[in-house]
This record gives sequence, C-alpha cells and structure tokens, in this order.
Amino acid sequence: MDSAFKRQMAPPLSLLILGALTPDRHAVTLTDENVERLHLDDNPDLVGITVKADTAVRAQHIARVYRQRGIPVVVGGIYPTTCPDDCVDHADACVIGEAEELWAEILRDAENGCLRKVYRGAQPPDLRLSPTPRWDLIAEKKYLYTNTLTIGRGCPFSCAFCYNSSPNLPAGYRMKPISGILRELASLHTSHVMFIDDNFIASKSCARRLLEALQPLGLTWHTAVSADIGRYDDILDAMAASGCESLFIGFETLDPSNLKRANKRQNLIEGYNSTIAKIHGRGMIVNASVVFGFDGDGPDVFARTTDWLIDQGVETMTAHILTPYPGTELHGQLEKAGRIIDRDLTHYNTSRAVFEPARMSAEELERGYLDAYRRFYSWSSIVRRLPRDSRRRAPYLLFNLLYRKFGKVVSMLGRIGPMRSLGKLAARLSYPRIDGPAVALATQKITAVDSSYQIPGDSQQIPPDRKRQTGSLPLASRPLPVGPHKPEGLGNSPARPKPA
Ligand code: B12
Ligand code: SF4
Repeated sequence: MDSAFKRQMAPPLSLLILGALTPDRHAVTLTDENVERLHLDDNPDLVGITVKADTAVRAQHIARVYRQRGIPVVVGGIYPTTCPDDCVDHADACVIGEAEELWAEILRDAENGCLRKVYRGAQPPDLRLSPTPRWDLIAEKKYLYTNTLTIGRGCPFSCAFCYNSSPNLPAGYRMKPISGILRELASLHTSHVMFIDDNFIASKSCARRLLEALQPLGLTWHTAVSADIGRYDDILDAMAASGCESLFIGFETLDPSNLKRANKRQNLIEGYNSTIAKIHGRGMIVNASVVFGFDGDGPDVFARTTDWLIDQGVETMTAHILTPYPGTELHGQLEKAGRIIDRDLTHYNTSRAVFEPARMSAEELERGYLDAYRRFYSWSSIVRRLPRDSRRRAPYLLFNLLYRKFGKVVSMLGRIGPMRSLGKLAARLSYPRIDGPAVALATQKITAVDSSYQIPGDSQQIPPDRKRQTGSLPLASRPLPVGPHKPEGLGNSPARPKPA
C-alpha cells in the first residue's frame, strides 16, 4: 500500500557497505533507482546490483543491457542468496550470502577477467570485517532518513514466510563487535538513529551488553524486536533508559494455528496485550506488523485484527499480505499444493495476493488488506488511539497523519524538495531533545566509549566527517554500478573521509 513512500525512506546499506569494501584505487558510483534515474549508457568496468524478489525483473533488464556491451555484472542480495538458480543465467557472477569476505576476490577476478559463476563463502563472514558504510556515496537529501545501521546479521528463528527459512541463509545470529557498532553510530553524526535489524534482541545477552554501551550516549533511537520482548523487563528498561522511542514488532496474527503453521514459536498471543502495555508504560511507541492470508484467516480477520490493535492503543500498524517469497519454506509448501496463482515477481511486495488463500478468495484478501489500513488509519481510529502520554503524541500524530493519512502528498513534496529536510523536521518536532549540541556530545561519548571496547586486530577508525564530496562522485542502487574505473585503474578514486 505504501511502497512508493517506502522507496524514499532510506538508502540501501548493502551498497554503501560494498562501496566501503572496495579499495580506494577503484572509483565507485552508486545509483539508487528508488530515488533517481539510472542512465544505462555509462561504461563501468564492473556493475554490481543488489536484488530483492520484487526488483529481480528490473535487475535482469539492467544486467542484460550492460552485458550486451561486454560489461560484466555481479548480482547479490536477498534474491540471489535465496534463489541463485534463478539468477546465474542473468549475470556473470551470482553471490550467495554476505559480501564482506567475497568482494575483494570478486574484484580481483573481474580485473583478471576470470569471474566465477557463483561465489559463496564457506562460513558466514566475521562481522569484524564489516566496514563503516560509505554514506558519502549517496545524496542524503533524497531520503527521509540517512541515520540507519544494523547491529548484527541473521535470526535465531526460522519463520516459514521469512527469507531466514531459506537453507542458503546461515542459521543463528551474529552481532557485530560493540566497537564496530559504536563506530558506525559515530559515523552517522546524529544522535537520532534507527537500528534496521530484523530483530534487535535476537541474542538477549548481546542486546544487554550493547544497551549498556548505548546508555551514556544520549541517543534517541528506534528498532525492531521479536514479539517475545515482553518476557524481558530488564531489556525493556534498558531500552527506555538509553533513549529507545519505538519498537516495530511482528505480532503477525491473533490465531495460534497460523503461528504454528508459520513456525513462529516465539510469539505467544496471550502475552500480546501485556507486552504492548509494558512498552507503553515505558513511554515507547508500538509499530505492530500484521500479516493477512494465513490458512486460518477467514473474511472476518481484517476487522478482528484492526479492532484489537485499536483497542490496545497501538500507535502504528504495518499490514502485509502473506507472500510466498521464492526460496522460503512457505513458497515450497504452496508450490507443492499448486496454490501459487501469480508468478510476476514485481507483485511480490506484500500488497498483492499471489497465492490462493484457504478461506477466502484472492480478491477478498486484497480488499480486506486495504480495508484494514483504512479502518486503522480512519479519523475516528486516530482520535481513539491518541496516546495519553503527552510525550508520545507528536510522533504519533506525525506518523499517522503525514505518513499514513497524507503519505502520497508528502511523498510528492519530498520529490520536489529535499526529502531529508522533511525527515529532519518530523524528527525535531517528535523528539525536541535530538536538536543541537546533543549530536556532537553523543559523538564524543561514542569515541570515548569505543576505545574501551577495542577488539584485537580491529584498527578501523571513525570517519570524522561524512559531508558530500561535491564534484567527485556522480550518483548511482537498487542497481549499483561499481565503477567506472579510469583505464589506468589507479589514483582515480574519490577522496574518502580521512581516518580520525
Ligand atoms: C531495513 C529494511 C527495509 C527498509 C529500508 C530499506 C532500505 N532501503 O534499506 C524499508 C522499511 C524501507 C523496507 C521496505 C521494504 N521491504 Co524491507 N527490509 C529491510 C531489512 C530489515 C534490512 C535490510 C538491510 O539493510 N539489511 C542489511 C544489509 C547490509 O544486508 P543485505 O541487504 O542483505 O546485504 C548484504 C548481502 O545480502 C550482500 N549483498 C547485498 N546486495 C549485494 C549486491 C552485490 C553485488 C553483492 C556482491 C552482495 C550483495 O552483501 C551485503 C553485505 O553483507 C530487510 C531484512 C534483512 N535483514 O535484510 C527487509 C527486507 C529486505 N524487506 C523486504 C520487503 C518485502 C520490503 C517491502 C516490499 C515491504 C513492503 N510491504 O513495503 C518494502 C520494499 C521497499 C522497496 N521497494 O525497496 C523483504 C524482502 C523479501 C524478498 N525476498 O525480497 C526483507 C528480506 C524482509 C523479510 N523478512 O522478508 N525494508
Ligand atoms: S523472527 Fe522475524 S526475522 Fe526472524 S525468522 Fe521470523 S520473521 Fe524472520
């Protein structure tokens, strides 16, 4: 429903990381088609494209255009990782998994003209190798937020509809060293940040350690957690004390049989209400994620779910139509049952019914999903859900009105003027304490704390400044052309922020 707006939300971290993994002797250009036009008439030495299911068709087209001109193309990301067989024929190289330990080898092979068809790390990479993303590669003003980072990779769970259920994803969870996380925080040069991990509490002990390190920094932050958060009062306390303002939670459904089929054992429906109350009690906002179309869902599911969310005073809702992403366990089940009715991958964005639901028609599912949005974001619901806690009111109203109610208008405004200014204004109105000196102060504190968390062999420094390096970088991502390199290949890389 809101995908257009979402596209302008934040730049793809994957490509900022690839940029940072690329040695200085190569010039890197990044184009994000979500926010700018991609001109396919350049002549890079190598093109890298990050691909999700819904962008796979477009990625194939881009790859074809470059390959016809003899320019090699490497694809990576969620789709090539979960469905490599669907990608190998469309690229010179297909990367299964994370880039950190593979990118240097790929660049070397590309330079020597001997790219392999498939690259796959023997082990998931050591996250000490994950560099600070190169924020200088994008035009920040085109995005609502440019304050995103992740603390780890993977998830200990394996919900049937999630990419984590793919056998190509490593099992379990790895957190980055705390020094690396703090360095990334410092590189964002703001005290208002978003941890865009699947699950911030994937490891409770790691989360506790990190929260302790975040506590003195004066941050204002947001993240996503699994629905079992309500069982960990101490973590909730530490989150609130360190400046957490909102939690995105995958409640998914109110029907236990749906959770069982989805293999989502960590969710306990009987604990949902108290979890929401505990989060509200600590002054934080709940962004509930729900999924419609499970086999237990009949036509009454939409009203039942939204009424429950409204009764609980949930501040924001993100609804999804269950989507059998290729490579997931759910896809295997529905394929076997002959229930996939739409194979156009551009529709695989959780707003379309691409399979035959069990207890309603595909049309009813799509209509009900839109009705749920209308009902939840109706004027009467917005008034009913208005938080009693005055601190939560400004972010609540801004999100409900500017993003959901008038999202299309705001999105258009953002395209005319700088999107980032709108994001900054909304953040300032929501959280007045993020203004001014707090930013510098937080950065100093991070630097101070960082040294105490130094890990052996980890010598990367905090980049002092991430200002645009005007003139040196043409902007290019959903697809990422890496290059162009000048023929001599050396000494032509854009100036990088100096190490501290
Ligand atoms: C943050 C996030 C968002 C944010 C911001 C997106 C952004 N621009 O960064 C928002 C809220 C906007 C968003 C929106 C959507 N999202 Co989203 N999102 C995520 C999330 C949680 C994190 C993405 C991330 O930054 N990860 C960190 C980076 C570093 O990891 P990475 O991308 O995997 O990259 C690594 C490797 O894959 C590899 N790699 C990646 N690309 C490449 C390219 C090359 C050449 C190479 C060599 C390697 C390589 O190397 C990287 C570093 O190791 C992911 C889940 C996840 N954990 O990945 C879902 C996820 C990607 N989203 C998903 C979906 C469905 C959506 C929406 C369609 C939801 C909706 N209904 O609107 C929209 C689509 C919007 C759009 N058109 O882009 C799905 C995609 C499913 C699929 N199989 O395609 C995911 C996997 C969630 C899930 N559990 O299913 N999303
Ligand atoms: S808890 Fe979330 S991220 Fe983890 S497997 Fe389930 S849906 Fe995926």
